[in-house]
Amino acid sequence: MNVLILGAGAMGSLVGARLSRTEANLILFSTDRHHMEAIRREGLHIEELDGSMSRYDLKAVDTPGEIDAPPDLVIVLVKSYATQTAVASVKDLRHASTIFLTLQNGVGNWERIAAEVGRESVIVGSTAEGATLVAPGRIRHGGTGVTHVGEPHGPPSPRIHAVVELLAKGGFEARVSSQMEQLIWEKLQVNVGINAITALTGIRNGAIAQLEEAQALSRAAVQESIKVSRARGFAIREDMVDRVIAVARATAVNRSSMGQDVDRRKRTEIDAINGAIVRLGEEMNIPTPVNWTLTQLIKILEASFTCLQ
Ligand code: KPL
Repeated sequence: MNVLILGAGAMGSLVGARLSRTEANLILFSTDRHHMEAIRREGLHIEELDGSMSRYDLKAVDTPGEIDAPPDLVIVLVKSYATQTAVASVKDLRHASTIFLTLQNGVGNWERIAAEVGRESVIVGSTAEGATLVAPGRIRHGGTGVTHVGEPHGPPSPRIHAVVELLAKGGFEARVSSQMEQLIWEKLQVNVGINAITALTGIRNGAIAQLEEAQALSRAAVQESIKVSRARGFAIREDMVDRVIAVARATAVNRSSMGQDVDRRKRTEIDAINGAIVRLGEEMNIPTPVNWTLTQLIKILEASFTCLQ
């Protein structure tokens, strides 16, 4: 099976490395030329959870023209705002039964992919794994958790079982789900409660659980988000606030993906996370002052990277 990792940042590189241990014929693709070049030169180095190091020799490309095999499975891990452009850049390489699996953060991603390649080509996943890009060619596995895969709506088809089997062979705790929309909205609560706060304060995920003030802010953001998500029809459990704190503990050494973005002075996924809650809250007349404040602060930070002295 030809597998293309579309968006081989920290998480994409982790998934690619693990799948390269299976029978899959794997290609990593990222426009981060330094990271791709380092992998080509010296392999991908992973700081594993137990502190050991591992090295993977992987095919890594930084332009779509270098992808020489039509992919059977495209695992989409680009930033949510880059989804459509990234998918458009590789869609001509696909064949009639190529599957696009999104494992991205935030809401609205599978719909963006479907806009390019059609609904029937898209399947959806959600992962609690965490990874940090430490330097070009080097990542840290920052935490482990279940990866669910399913159809955007309805019961799992045989292709879902095949993809889950492949992920499991690669070493992931992978499960088939018939409730992917629900799981994506549950993962959204995790990102709402961890990403912006860690990005704004420079802390790693574990400090959300450790520091009273960070935990209180996280809980307040998630409580608002649960109200909005319920109003949208998702049965989010009340103990979700505790589960977010549990994920922060389980990925304690990880710097959240948004934290890594601001560390690199890059645009973040705020619009698909806290910003999405604010937008939906406005539509349904549900106040979201905590998420609004977090969103504004991240936007100010993003602006400072590009247009302020
Ligand atoms: O999804 C994540 C992210 O950083 O975006 C978590 C699960 C919070 C891991 O860091």
